Amino acid sequence: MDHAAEAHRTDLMTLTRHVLNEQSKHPESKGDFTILLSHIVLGCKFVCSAVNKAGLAKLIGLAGDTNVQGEEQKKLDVLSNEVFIKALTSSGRTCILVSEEDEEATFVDPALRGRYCVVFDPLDGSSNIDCGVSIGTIFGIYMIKDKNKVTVEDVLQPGKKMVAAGTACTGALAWVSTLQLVLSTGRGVNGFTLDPSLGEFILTHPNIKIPKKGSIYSVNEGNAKNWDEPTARYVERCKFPQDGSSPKSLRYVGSMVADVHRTLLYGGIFLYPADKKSPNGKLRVLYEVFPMSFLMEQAGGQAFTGKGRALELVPTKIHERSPIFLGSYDDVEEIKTLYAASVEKEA
Ligand code: AFP
Repeated sequence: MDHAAEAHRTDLMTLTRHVLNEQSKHPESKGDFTILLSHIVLGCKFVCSAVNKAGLAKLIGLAGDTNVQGEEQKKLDVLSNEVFIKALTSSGRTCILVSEEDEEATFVDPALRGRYCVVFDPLDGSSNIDCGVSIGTIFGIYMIKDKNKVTVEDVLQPGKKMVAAGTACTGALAWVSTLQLVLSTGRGVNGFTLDPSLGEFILTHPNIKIPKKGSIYSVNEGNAKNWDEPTARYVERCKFPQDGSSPKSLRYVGSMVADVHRTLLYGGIFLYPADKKSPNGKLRVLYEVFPMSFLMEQAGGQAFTGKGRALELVPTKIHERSPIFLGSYDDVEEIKTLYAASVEKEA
């Protein structure tokens, strides 16, 4: 018997244990982050389970716009948002919540307020639900100084000020649906997989490092006719490399959470550039661009907006958008060079 392997198999590093270990390195810490995270995890598990149930219900003909009582069923993204808002509010650790689903920020009742602001997209990739393709949750966390003086400015902060970011992404392994959670608290990136029999996230991808250069590019090429020159030239180079290397493969799910999860693990680049129709791109700064850029940088990659480092952006409104190029260090470096050259040409 391989005792070392056996010991490893029975010594499970759960997400909670991992976060408590991290917490013990900060003697001043009171465990608030661990409590907050357990409420975020509940929301992530809910989204995964609701999406799985919806898929099954559809297969056996139960789904529709109305439930058995004849009431209109809530859409999954609306339902997921409600679960997140209630879980985060009741945690007693949050003060402002910004969700993709809500036009305005939610200010938590003063009696329940804590020090954290959470920005999130509860169900990213919702257009992929009906065909069972990967979807998930994206979140970023800021900390405020004074919970008695909370304003929306507390979340209109550059991404580099986030204290943590993460994603939860659905998938399937050997016909069993899975949920993988990726988390960074600013000291590297770790990946956990939900063990459904235990109901616990177990550390399966410790200290994730993105390959320095990748062989995949991920972009909606249907927008190509509206791209600017640096983006168009970059994608051309992915297909016809100038250095004699092999062309990159194209992979595009259309759920950022899944496309970036793959990029983090396999390397390469994910792009949602500006184009003539959408000069600010499509993706939202606070709860898409920032958390993903935070994870990328923590894994050794880069995130660039076409103008500068993504995490330096200072959003002026909660649903602001930005172009984004993120992934392996060398791949992002290449697009940065193309943008720099186009600025020089214009000057
Ligand atoms: P949905 O949640 O409406 O499916 O949008 C997903 C998303 O915000 C992001 O997850 C994708 O990367 C991006 O939009 C896909 O956009 P395109 O359909 O324009 O490629």
